[in-house]
Amino acid sequence: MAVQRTFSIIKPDATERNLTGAVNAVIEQAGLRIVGQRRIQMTEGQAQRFYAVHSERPFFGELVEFMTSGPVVVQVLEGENAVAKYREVMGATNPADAADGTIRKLYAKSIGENSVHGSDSDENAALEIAQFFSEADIVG
Ligand code: FUP
Repeated sequence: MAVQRTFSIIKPDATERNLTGAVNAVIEQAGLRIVGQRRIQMTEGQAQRFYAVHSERPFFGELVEFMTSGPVVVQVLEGENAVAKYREVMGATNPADAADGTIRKLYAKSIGENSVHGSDSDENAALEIAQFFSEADIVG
């Protein structure tokens, strides 16, 4: 399996509860390497662009409001099969459906405030990484 990169966000519900380190521990224990990381306050424009694919969904406004409600930690993760591996580590979108040991089962509050984002494809990983990182800020 090839070494891949994926994009991750530790969301405001997790930073608010001081869970950055706890989430990172699950990521690292799963064998993924955090090769880029920055804590930022997302602007409305950044959140709208990031979630543009959901712009017609009824929850879009709430989603943008939530993602800009506090600091987030944007990350680049690297490892074998990183995109699929991180989706597995995150667990299902709705924490009620997430498997034991996953980040969302451990920490998410609800389907909306679900602690983490992870890219769903190689193509989206590249686009999402490029929205928040320059190559110089990713050190593998
Ligand atoms: P995921 O890839 O697991 O993050 O899930 P989606 O891309 O389907 O959804 C992106 C974000 O939209 C979720 F993390 C939270 C939000 N969302 C809701 O608030 N309500 C929903 O019914 C579905 C998604």
